[in-house]
Amino acid sequence: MSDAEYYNKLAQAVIAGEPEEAEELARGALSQGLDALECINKGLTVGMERVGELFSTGEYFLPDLIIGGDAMKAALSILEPALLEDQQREILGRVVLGTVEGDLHEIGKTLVGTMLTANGFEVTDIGIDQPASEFVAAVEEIGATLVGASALLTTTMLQQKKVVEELRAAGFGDKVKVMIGGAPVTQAWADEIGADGYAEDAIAAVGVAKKLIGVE
Ligand code: B1M
Repeated sequence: MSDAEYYNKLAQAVIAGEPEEAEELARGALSQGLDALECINKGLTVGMERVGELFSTGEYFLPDLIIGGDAMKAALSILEPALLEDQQREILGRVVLGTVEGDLHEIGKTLVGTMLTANGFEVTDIGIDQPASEFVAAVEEIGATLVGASALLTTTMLQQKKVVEELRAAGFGDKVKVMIGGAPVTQAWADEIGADGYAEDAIAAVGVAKKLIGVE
C-alpha cells in the first residue's frame, strides 16, 4: 500500500468508526516505515474532521462521534509510543494539561501532551472535565510553570477564562504561563481572556510552550 493509501484508509476507519481496523492500519503503517505524525495529521485527523462535518449536517449522530473517537484513540495507542521514541531527555519544564470543566473531548488534549512530552516537557495530564481549581491545585502540587487548557466547545471556552483568572488569583503572577487551544479557540480569544499563548495544533503547541517558558 502507498503512503497516501494508508492515510486514506486511516481516515476511512475513523469515519466508519472501526477501532480494530484503525489499530491494524496504524500497526501496518509503522511497519512500512511511515511517519507516525504524518499518519495522525494526514489520516486520522482528516477522518475526524469529516466526522465533525457529518455531525454538523445531521448525517451523523452522537454514537457516530463516540465510535469515531474510539477509532482515533485505538490508532493513537499504536502511533503515540512511536512519537515518544526519540523523546528528548532533558526536562525543559513542567506542564499541567487538561480539558476544562464541562468538556469531555480528550483526543486533541492528549495529542498535545504527547507532543510536549516528546519534545522535553514533563506533562501532568489531569484529564477531562476539570474545574479551574484542579488546574491550580495541580500547579501547586508539581510546581509547574506552564498550564495548558483545552476546550472543544464554544460553551466551555469560558472555562479557559476561569482557569486564567483562578491562576492569577492564586498569586502565581508571571511565574505560571497559560496556553490555550482547541478547535473553536483563537488567538483573539486568548488575548481577550489574558492567556499567555494560543496554539492551533499539537505541533504549534510545542513552539508556543517553549517560547512561553523562555527556551526558544
Ligand atoms: Co464533540 N463536538 N460533542 N464529541 N466532537 C465537536 C467539538 C463539534 C465541533 C462537532 C460538530 O458539531 N461539528 C461540536 C462543537 C460545536 C461547538 O461548540 N463549536 C461538538 C459537540 C456539539 C458535541 C456534543 C455537545 C454533542 C452532543 O452531545 N449533542 C458533546 C459534548 C460533550 C461534552 O464535552 N460535554 C460532544 C461529544 C463528543 C464525544 C465525547 C462523543 C467525542 C469525543 C471523544 C473523545 O474525546 N474521547 C466527540 C468528538 C470526537 C468530536 C469531533 C468530531 C472530533 C474532536 C476530535 O477529537 N478531533 C469534533 C469535531 C471537530 O473537531 N472537527 C466535535 C481530533 C483532535 C486531534 O483534534 O480536538 O481539535 P482537536 O485538537 C487539536 C487542536 O484543536 C489543538 O491541537 C489538537 C491536535 O492537533 N488543541 C490544542 C486541542 N487542545 C489544545 C490545547 C492546546 C493547544 C492546542 O494548548 C493547551
